[in-house]
Amino acid sequence: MTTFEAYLDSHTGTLLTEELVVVLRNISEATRQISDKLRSSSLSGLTGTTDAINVQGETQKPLDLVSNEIMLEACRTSPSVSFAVSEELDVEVPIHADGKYAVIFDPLDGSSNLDVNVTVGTIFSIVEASAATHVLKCGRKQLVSGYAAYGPQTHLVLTIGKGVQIFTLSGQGDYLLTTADARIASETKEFAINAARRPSWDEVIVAYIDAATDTPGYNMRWVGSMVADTHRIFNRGGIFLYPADRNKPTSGRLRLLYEANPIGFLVEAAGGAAIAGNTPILDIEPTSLHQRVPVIFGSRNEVAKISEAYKVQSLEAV
Ligand code: P6P
Repeated sequence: MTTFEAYLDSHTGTLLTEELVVVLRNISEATRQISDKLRSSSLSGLTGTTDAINVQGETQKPLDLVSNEIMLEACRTSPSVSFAVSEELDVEVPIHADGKYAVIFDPLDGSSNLDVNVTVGTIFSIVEASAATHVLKCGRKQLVSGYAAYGPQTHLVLTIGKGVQIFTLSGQGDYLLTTADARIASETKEFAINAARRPSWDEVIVAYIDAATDTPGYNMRWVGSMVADTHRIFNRGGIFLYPADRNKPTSGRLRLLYEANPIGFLVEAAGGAAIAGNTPILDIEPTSLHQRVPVIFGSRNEVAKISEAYKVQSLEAV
């Protein structure tokens, strides 16, 4: 089976520079270390919460901090990394003055699920950035994006701009290619949404969810861990919705730079669609490191139903 390293080597000099290959090797090693930390966290006391609150206003868990440090170390050991941007840190971290790539990451997404042993993940995105002002780039300008899903298996899902590859971590610590050129099914009857937030939905989302629940065959799944829900969609199709508040059409819970953009880049590379209301997520010009956006992505034909409904809504509003 093709190893992660062999896959990178086969694209060095074409889709990947040698420097980017070093960054990706170090990120993959970081995910191996995070996976190890998670597997035995109840034995090592890395459970519960700390007294710290991050820039998101969330109480940090010990593994949030450990995972963040492991990802920062991966950046430090990569000479071409200029800045690191983390969900856990207020501002970008200068890494190497002559670096040319910014690594943007959520070190442990879904960590509120850790103590109940549910799949969580590391999400990452790489853009060209030789200055801090270059970090805020729209999602279409990502060079690479990916995530590690720490579940019954540890999977590394990666796009280098062409196709999506899924690697499985072996017992010997090798990432082996188990799905080449993953595609997201264009049709689905499975939606993922936090139904408890129905009062905040706008009429497009209410109408879509009501139609789905009234149609025989539709089902709902909601893990509460974006990487887990995303991974299910990559494997059997589906649509994920974390929509805006009805009174604030550009609001959202999920962050653009290290959740919506990297996932959106992967989803489009696998033939799916990713929108924030009636705008493709990857077209949004970022204005701040931690800005939040509405997120709807997955099976292309199902996402199209919603983007069409928003188009009709905006025409009727004229
Ligand atoms: P809710 C986890 O905190 C996260 O950022 C995503 O991983 C997940 O999809 C979402 O929030 C869960 O949100 O409203 O269900 O707690």
